[in-house]
Amino acid sequence: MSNQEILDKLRDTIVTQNINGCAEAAKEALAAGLSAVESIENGLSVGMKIVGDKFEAAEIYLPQIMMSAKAMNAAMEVLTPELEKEQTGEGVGTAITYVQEGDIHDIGHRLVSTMLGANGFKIIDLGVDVANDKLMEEVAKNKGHKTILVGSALMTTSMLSQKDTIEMLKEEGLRDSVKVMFGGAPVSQSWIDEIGADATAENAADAARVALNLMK
Ligand code: HCB
Repeated sequence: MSNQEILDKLRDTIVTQNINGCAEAAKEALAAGLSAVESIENGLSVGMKIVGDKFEAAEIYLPQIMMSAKAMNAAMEVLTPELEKEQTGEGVGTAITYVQEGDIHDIGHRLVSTMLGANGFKIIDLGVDVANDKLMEEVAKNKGHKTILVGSALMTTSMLSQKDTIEMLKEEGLRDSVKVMFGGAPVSQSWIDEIGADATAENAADAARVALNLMK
């Protein structure tokens, strides 16, 4: 099977909610020499995008999305140890990673956290549905250290509270002590410019590159 066929298989097992098949396809990808990052970005994530589009078009419903998410998780169990092995840097700074309040979408967040960890960041993972107060507390604790706030939002509603995050950082006198990178499907560069964050990134590999640059 060619590499493209394996990537297509990863995509299709997500779309058809084939949990065991997805984990198997991840093993096949690694055995064929595909990297974990490539398998995620060019296989699994393509499938999740199709699932999202089908949901929007009312062709599928929540239970199917949940099964696709389970398939993604099954493949990630196979791929995560490889991502960690691909570790490159060390001691570049601390990344406080989280999903914005009201939002429980954590697949992308976990991928980004893993990639940053693999690139030498110390990870403080606050998980999902994180209130801005909690973020302020964590940033204050890390004041004086090289720190980046890495927030995900998958819904337009939760994305709006990223603006409050920036405002609160300013009010608390913490804005200059932390870099801020926001991401997730609805987040655009124009949103980042509008709210005064530092950067966004397309995917987990890009997030690691951008975060490393911001730490320089
Ligand atoms: Co969910 N959902 N969902 N969902 N969901 C979305 C996000 C919609 C866009 C689907 C749609 O309508 N087209 C939509 C949001 C619409 C909107 O606001 N514009 C939506 C909705 C509406 C909902 C519910 C409200 C549905 C309901 O209950 N009626 C509900 C919300 C629950 C809540 O959060 N309060 C809900 C629930 C679910 C689940 C539970 C079924 C499941 C989540 C499972 C989980 O995460 N554990 C789910 C899923 C899977 C999705 C879709 C299909 C896929 C998201 C995903 O995992 N993508 C999504 C459709 C879509 O996004 N197109 C749909 C794959 C990952 C790898 O990509 O974009 O998350 P990613 O992350 C990338 C990238 O953005 C970047 O790197 C990552 C890795 O490449 N990145 C960063 C991410 N964070 C970053 C941070 C940085 O600093 C930098 C880069």
